[in-house]
Amino acid sequence: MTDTNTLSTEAAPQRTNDGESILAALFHGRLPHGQVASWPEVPAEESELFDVFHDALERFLATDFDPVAIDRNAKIEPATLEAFAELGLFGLIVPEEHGGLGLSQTSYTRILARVGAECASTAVTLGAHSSIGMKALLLFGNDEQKARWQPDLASGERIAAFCLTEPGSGSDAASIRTKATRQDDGSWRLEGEKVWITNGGIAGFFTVFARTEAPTGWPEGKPHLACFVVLREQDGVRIGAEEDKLGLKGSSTTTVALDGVVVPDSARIGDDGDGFKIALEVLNSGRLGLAGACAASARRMLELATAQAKAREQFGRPIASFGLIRDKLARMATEVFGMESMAYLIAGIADRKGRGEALPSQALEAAACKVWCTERLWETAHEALQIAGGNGFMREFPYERVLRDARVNMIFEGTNEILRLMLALGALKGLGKHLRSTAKKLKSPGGFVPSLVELGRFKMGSVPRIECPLDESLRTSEATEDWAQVERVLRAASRGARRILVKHGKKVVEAQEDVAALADLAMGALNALGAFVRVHGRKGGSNERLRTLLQDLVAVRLDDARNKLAALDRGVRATRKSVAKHLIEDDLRVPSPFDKD
Ligand code: MYA
Repeated sequence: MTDTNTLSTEAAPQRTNDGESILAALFHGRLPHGQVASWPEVPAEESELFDVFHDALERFLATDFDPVAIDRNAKIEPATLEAFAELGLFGLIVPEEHGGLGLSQTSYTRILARVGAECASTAVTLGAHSSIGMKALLLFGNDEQKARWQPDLASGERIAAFCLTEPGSGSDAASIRTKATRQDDGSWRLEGEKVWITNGGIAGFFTVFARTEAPTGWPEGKPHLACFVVLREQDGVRIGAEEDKLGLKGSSTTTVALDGVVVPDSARIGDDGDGFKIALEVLNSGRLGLAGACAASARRMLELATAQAKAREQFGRPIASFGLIRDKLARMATEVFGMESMAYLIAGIADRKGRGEALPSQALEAAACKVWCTERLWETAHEALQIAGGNGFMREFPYERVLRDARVNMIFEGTNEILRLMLALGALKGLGKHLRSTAKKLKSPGGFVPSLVELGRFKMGSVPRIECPLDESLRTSEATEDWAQVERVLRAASRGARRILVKHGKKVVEAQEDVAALADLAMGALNALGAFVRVHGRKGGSNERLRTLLQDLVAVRLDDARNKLAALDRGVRATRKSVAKHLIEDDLRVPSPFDKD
């Protein structure tokens, strides 16, 4: 059954402000209303500071900045790095007391995005410094550590790098081999090699993750890591040659070897044993900046392709007058609107949490934004290049650079495959628990009938109506009309979650193809929700142009949802499994049309 509009007999749940993750709640068939009751606003004081900084950045980008040279020379010149430092680009998120601007996630993402729309190599250099390089210090450092290092990080005196990945440890972050051994005097000796380290060649401050000895009683198989600050000038730090890459050529990527580097215990961030959690938390927050930067890059591709299509004439008319080109541009516009809505909704919620509101982690939603926006940028850049035709293939135009630069977004900061599994399985945990406890209640006195009814509904994939989360004052008749469609997309995700649990039970972790389809349903729902809250979640009513984008987006997401639900029902085709077996276990190759046998 693939209908996304099945009526449910279950009662609508109560409005709630609880601290549940949006995606986890969505799988249950509800929303944490307090998080999405309105579009998040940046506080006025920050808005003023942002405007001043943004103007200065615009002047710099228009006059002193050459992204083509950065790509061609495969380097950001020291003078340009100094100009970034003077402008304050290295101190965007460092608190003001230590010389930075102390920007929120939203404002930081907007700056990174603005830079990224011009030059992804530069955005990655700045992003690796702020989003991940110094983030462990910001989130988990003690006051003394922050006072010691943050001023140099803010001024750009020291650029930061994040050192997690190793030759044998990519997606499986827990499997790192770099070792930190405690010395008699309390210091630590680090031994190991890190690879593909962004900013490796220019950094002075390295956040390094290493394995340490687990105390007795530490759970078997659980990684025991610690996080250290290593400075470039320390004995035993060896930086490799610059990697030759497909894209992001101007950014620095090297190995960082630690040959018996000794650091004091005061260079350890967080507790010994907390390193894995610290690494994952840093990556969680970093993913939002990448999503915003991808959205901005896609916006730039759309603008260039639209101008190109209007100017280019073929068959005696501008190519923008042809249906196929118009369809591509419209699709790109709708996706840009959706990417920005989703990324800034979640960034705004993260900021509310940062300002002290009791909200849950946005880890799952940040992963969803990363996967979604990196893939939509890839498609948008691909279509923009196609519209530009032969020009698109020439280095003289920016399309090919954007395409090359965009490719790695789907690999770094967590591959999109691992993040799909992470976000879908993470969001399923609550619903799985609920299913188990309902099954248990079958045995309790008085629990048999209600539990049986609920399990029956669960098996049928019956999903409750999801109430519009907007504040009462924002629920206009237009909002109610649009919600009726958005809600169908959201319920499809909840239905998918139920189906996959019924189908696989405890073995769901191994059903990767189905879990990925569920992740797509969840991301599509978050995309539609972000767009809805953006259009209707502000005082003063909605604007007709935005509503048209929302309605187009929801129609596309509903089509996607139907396809994904059908894929879930169908499961992996037996023929596909056989082909994979021939290829992998049987070591067979695809026959050539010219084979003799
Ligand atoms: S840096 C390198 C990037 N590497 C990765 O992202 C690694 C991906 N792998 C992982 O994230 C983990 O290994 C996964 C878990 C998720 C696969 N937050 O048994 P588990 C807890 C908090 O599931 P594993 C780079 O690329 C969990 O509850 N906690 O773990 C730089 C459990 O806790 P407990 C989490 O199967 C590029 C424990 O961990 C999370 O081993 C430069 C174990 O869980 C979580 N998310 O694997 C980019 N997940 O023990 C610059 C799990 O208490 C970008 N847990 O039960 C700049 C941007 C600008 C760009 C602009 C461009 C245009």
